[in-house]
Amino acid sequence: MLVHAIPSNAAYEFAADVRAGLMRRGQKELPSKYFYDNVGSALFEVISHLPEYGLTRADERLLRRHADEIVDRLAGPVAVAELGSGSGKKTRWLLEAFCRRQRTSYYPVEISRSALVMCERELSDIDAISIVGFEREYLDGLLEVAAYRKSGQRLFVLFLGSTIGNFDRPAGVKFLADVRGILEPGDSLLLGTDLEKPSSQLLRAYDDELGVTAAFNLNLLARVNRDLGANFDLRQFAHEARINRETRSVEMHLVSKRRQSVTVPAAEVVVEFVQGESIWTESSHKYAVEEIIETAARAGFRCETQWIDEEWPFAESLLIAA
Ligand code: AVI
Repeated sequence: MLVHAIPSNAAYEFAADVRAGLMRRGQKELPSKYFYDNVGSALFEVISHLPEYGLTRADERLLRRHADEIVDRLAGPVAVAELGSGSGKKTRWLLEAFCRRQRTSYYPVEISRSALVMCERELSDIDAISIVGFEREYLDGLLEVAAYRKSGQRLFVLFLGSTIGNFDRPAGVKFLADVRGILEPGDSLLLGTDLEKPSSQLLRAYDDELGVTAAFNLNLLARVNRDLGANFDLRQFAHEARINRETRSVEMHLVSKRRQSVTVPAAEVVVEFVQGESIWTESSHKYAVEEIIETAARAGFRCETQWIDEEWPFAESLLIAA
C-alpha cells in the first residue's frame, strides 16, 4: 500500500489543542480525535470485541448481510474512500463485492498510521484491489482522494462505526455538508450511525467490566505524557461514563481523584485540578432513524435507503449527493 504521510505540524496542533482544552474556564476538555495513537487504536480494536459494546459488530453484520445489495445500487466504475478505516475488517465485505464486479481503488483516510498499516494487512489479499492510504484528517484526505478521481468514475465514501456520533449535532451536519461539498452530484456516502438505546445499556458499553474503555480513556493522558512530556499521574484520574439526556449522548470524563497540578512542557502550561473536577474527553451522540434522514437532507444528501440491525439498534444509511 502506498501511504501519504501526515504533514509534520501535527505535533504543534496537538500541543495547541491540549493547551486550549486544559486552560478553558469551566469544563476542561481534550478532543477525542487524539485517542487514536498506536496504543489507543489497539485498545479500540479490543473494545470492538467486548460483549458490552455491540456497535462495531452491528455495523459489520449489516455490511456483511447487505454488501451485494449496496454495491448493486451503485452503478458504473466506483472508487471507494473510507474516512477512519480503523483495521478495515468490516469494510472487507463491501470491497469484495465491488472487486467481484470490477477492479477497485480503495482509499482509506486515517489519522492513525498504525490503523492504516493494520488496514492494509487485513485487505491486501482481496483480488483486483488497489489500496492507497492517506494519513490525514478526514476532509483533507477526502480532498486529495477526489483529486485522484478518473473521468466518469463515481466516488463512494464510507463513514462507518458511528464516528458521526462523536460530533455534536450541529457539527455533524456541518461535517456532512463539507463532505458533500467535495463530492459531485450522484456520488454517494454510506453512513453508519448508532441509534438510541436504554441508558443502562449505554453505561455498560462505555464503562465495561474489564476496564478496557477506562484504559482507552486514560491512554489520552498517557499520550500527553509521551508526546508532550507531561507528568499526569494516571492513577490519580478515574474514568467515568455519563448520560447527557439533553444532548442524547454518552460522555466520557477523566475525574481528578484529588487536588493536583500537572505540567505539560510542550504546551507551555501548568494545569490545576481540584478534587472531583473532570476532563471531558468524548461524547457519543445517539440518533433516531428519521433524524438521520433529516440530518442528511440538511447537508445536501438524499437518503436512498437504510438498513437497521435489530440485535443492537444501529443504522446503515445510503446517501446520495443531491
Ligand atoms: C469511534 N467511536 C464511534 C466510538 C464511540 O462509540 O463513540 C469510540 C468509543 N469510545 C468509547 N468506546 C468507543
